Amino acid sequence: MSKPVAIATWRFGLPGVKEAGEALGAGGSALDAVERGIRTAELDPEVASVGYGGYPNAAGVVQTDAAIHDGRTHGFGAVAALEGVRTPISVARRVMERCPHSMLAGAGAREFAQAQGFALEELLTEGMRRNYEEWLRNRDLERTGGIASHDTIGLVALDAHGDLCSGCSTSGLRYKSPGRVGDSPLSGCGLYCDNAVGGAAATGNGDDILRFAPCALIVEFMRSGAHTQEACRMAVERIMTNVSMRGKKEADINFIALRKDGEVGVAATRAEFHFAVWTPETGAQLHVIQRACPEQEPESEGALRT
Ligand code: SD4
Repeated sequence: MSKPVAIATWRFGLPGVKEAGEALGAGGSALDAVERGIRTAELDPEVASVGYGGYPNAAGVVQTDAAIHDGRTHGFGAVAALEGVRTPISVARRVMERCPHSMLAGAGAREFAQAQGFALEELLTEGMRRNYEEWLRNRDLERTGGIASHDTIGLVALDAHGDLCSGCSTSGLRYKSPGRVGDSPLSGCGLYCDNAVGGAAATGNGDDILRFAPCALIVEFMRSGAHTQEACRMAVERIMTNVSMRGKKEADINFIALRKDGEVGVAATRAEFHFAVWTPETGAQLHVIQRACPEQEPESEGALRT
């Protein structure tokens, strides 16, 4: 028997890990816990970057990416540029369980979702429509926050049977090009999971993240003996070294990870990165980590603090 644990990205991951924790505490599987936790963020219209109420693309359409990685079987399901479904993570799970393929995109993903009984709805809320129209009038990325406004819920869980699962869901970069797909639905990039070792998930600028398959790297670093924290930091460094080489000094790259023994790790290029952890002893708690990237701030070493 293992001690169950769940970890999620951002402040809005707190209700997600709480929900996941309830599933885990009742003896549920990591797979169910990840789906339940992520749905909490997807269904919350106040979470402006995931599922219902998420940011639209440059054409005013909410297109979502989501994926789930089942450590038990190395099963994987994903949807990309999916329109009109409030809970993309559940469609991703259906892809994993009921589709001969691993990923469906665009109209095909929507048709699959509809055939599986998911309701098709407008995901753009009135508030988001007003923001989008203002952006259209100004077309000034700096003034409106531009593509810097984005966040993904990534959630990794370990259940009492010792099984692991990783998942993530996002509406991607705000006002992105129609059809743009980020790291979140790509195995190894936005998430990865291997029952023998652990799982990881990413959030940040997917156009940088997906070039490095960092979540697979994190799991492989852990397989080679690295602690979760160290594995996450090494993945940030691997990307930043290369991003810097391209003349770009800054990047937005943040990881969470969970090892098979329950150890959690986090590393971020942000000055402060919030994440949430649930354990049976502590319940759901919010934590913050400081920037772990020497290229961006030499003095600070990544350190967990609550
Ligand atoms: C993407 N990685 O689509 C996502 C967005 C995100 O924090 O996580 N933002 O690029």
